[in-house]
Amino acid sequence: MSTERTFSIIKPDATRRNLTGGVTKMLEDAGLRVVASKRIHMTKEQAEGFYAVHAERPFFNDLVSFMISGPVVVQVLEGENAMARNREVMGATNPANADEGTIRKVYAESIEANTVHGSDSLENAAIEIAYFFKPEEIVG
Ligand code: IDP
Ligand code: MG
Repeated sequence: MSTERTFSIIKPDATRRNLTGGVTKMLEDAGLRVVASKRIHMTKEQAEGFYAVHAERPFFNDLVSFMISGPVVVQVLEGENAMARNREVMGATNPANADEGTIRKVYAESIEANTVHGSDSLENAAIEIAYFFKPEEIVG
């Protein structure tokens, strides 16, 4: 077991429905601690850069449009095995396949508007955290 940090985004479908608190409560109940948080409205360039790994996927343009359709809340989460723990509480990408009690099962609207982002590796977590936060903005 080790204390890790991972990166999370509460997506526009959730901020639009006033679910910042509801989602954050599920993260906290899963044992994750919010050690940095800010509400931002991403630019197109920011969203394209963040999702560059998906640039060749057919849904890329729609995904970028969705991610800039409203405010998001970017967060750094800390805890034991935080990366895997967060992926667990998020649930499957497609809410139709998400387990009971997961954030996406409870809140997601569709495979695209699926309420949360979470880093998929510790390496990507470090890259994604640095994309949105300065070290002094993270207070553990
Ligand atoms: P993840 O968020 O569960 O890690 P990824 O495969 O990394 O899933 O996809 C990134 C995001 O792209 C998803 O969270 C979702 O918003 C969107 N997405 C993934 N697959 C599809 C799809 O088939 N159609 C539309 N949007 C998708
Ligand atoms: Mg992913």
